[in-house]
Amino acid sequence: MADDVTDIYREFGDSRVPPGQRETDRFPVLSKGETPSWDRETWSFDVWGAVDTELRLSHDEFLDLPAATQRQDFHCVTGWSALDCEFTGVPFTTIAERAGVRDDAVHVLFHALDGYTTDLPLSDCLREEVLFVYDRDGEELAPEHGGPLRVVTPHKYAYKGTKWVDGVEFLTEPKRGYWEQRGYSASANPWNEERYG
Ligand SMILES: Nc1nc2c(c(=O)[nH]1)N[C@H]1C(S)=C(S)[C@@H](COP(=O)(O)O)O[C@H]1N2
Ligand SMILES: [Mo]
Repeated sequence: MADDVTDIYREFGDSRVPPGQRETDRFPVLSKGETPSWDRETWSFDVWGAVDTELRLSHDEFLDLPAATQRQDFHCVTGWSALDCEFTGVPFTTIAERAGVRDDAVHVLFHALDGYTTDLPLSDCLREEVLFVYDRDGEELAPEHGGPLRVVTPHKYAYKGTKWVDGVEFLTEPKRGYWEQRGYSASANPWNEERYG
């Protein structure tokens, strides 16, 4: 059974579909380039930076972590929102606990196979609905949507959700990600229409 977290919007605004967004039945693909290839044997998920214990997990080890399934909404900064997506994956908080986040960590940079990065304050990551997802609507996450592993951030525009994620860096000061360096908002709250930085 999926945990329904589609009511998180109440924390930020009055409408489930944020202002300036249009609901879509499809799930469009938005990537800065080609879908990167990966190899199950050599792929690893790495955690480093301001942590007590750096982590390196193989694909099998990652799939062995306790998983959560949630029903979430997905808001792309270009104006579409896909409602009621069912995602299965590992909560960010589980990874943070295993690594032991140091007191001086304030910010997080996600790394990906295509060279994409995105940043968020640590407090925006330590929420139950921030997941490392490998399964959508009961099926293995499609490569173009970020398989084998992607981040979802239903409280933020979806560019904060790194597809093909393979690394998490805990930072002692903020650093800008790929789109954040190119004019998109660092905070990206859809209910305040924080689209541009
Ligand atoms: N690694 C990586 N992650 C990414 C992107 C990307 O180009 N590369 N695009 C972002 C943007 S702008 C959006 S809207 C969502 C789109 O996810 P989707 O293609 O599954 O709809 O992924 C985000 N994550
Ligand atoms: Mo986007």
